[in-house]
Amino acid sequence: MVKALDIKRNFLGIEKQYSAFETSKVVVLPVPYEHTVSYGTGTKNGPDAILKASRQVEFFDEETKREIYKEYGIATLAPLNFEKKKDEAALQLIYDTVFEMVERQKFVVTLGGEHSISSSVIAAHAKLYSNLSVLQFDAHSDLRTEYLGNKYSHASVMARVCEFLDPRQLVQVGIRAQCKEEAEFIRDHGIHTFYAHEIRRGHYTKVLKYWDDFVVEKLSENVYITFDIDAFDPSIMPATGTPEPNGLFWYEVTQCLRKVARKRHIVGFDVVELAPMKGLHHADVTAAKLVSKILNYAL
Ligand SMILES: [Mn+2]
Repeated sequence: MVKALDIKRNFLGIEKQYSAFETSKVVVLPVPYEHTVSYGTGTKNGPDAILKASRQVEFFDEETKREIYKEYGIATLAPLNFEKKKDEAALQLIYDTVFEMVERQKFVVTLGGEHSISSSVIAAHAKLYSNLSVLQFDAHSDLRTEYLGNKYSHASVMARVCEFLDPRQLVQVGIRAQCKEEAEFIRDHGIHTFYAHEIRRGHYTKVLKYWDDFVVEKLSENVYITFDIDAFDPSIMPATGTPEPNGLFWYEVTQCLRKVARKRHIVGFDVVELAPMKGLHHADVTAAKLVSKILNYAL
């Protein structure tokens, strides 16, 4: 039997009736893995900060007018324990855990932790869902073959994903920092990258059509979302290891997510790279509310 965290520790602070593992459709998996971050640290504290802040998020969603935890049940699992596991061994543990949950028909929400964890989570979903595309919100394209000598670096996560997923199934949004080789990889392999500067200058805006409509068009029926919190502008999301100016804002992100959910089938998602800062609550709440919003749109 899989044990779920109780009301004092689980996502949203949900009573047992709606947060038991067996009866819940949604499973929140905290993955406090941090091994390769390259600048600011603290992503290992991300999952706990999101869970704590989630208790400030209302049960009722003001936009969809629902209380989804009552409709579906949301169970939160104990954080994965990596002890001495890193790189391949850590990624295997994540893969096995997520695969088991998806196989049991759960909708899995993974909380990072550094972005490298997402390759395992995406691999598990790709194994069980056909015709899967990946929608990546991120400041960085994360397509370096390796970074600082480690191919399992958070800066290489999407390069790992492209080893098992057709790169044309990858749609990136908010990108504004990359190296020359990454730009060439995108061009040569047909990745759909929506750069922040192009979104900003109205590059995609046509009559009655916005940039996010083009994002939706590039996605296949089943969509997995990997959300690196540094996709947000540092002014609303300073609590992350590698912030970049000219980021996305709350309304742009939620508008895009809403459209994706309406036109496609979201099969799971992760929110990664939150590195909580002492005394700075708004960043944690923003991440927690993002999780709640995506769930409301997706289910
Ligand atoms: Mn990333």
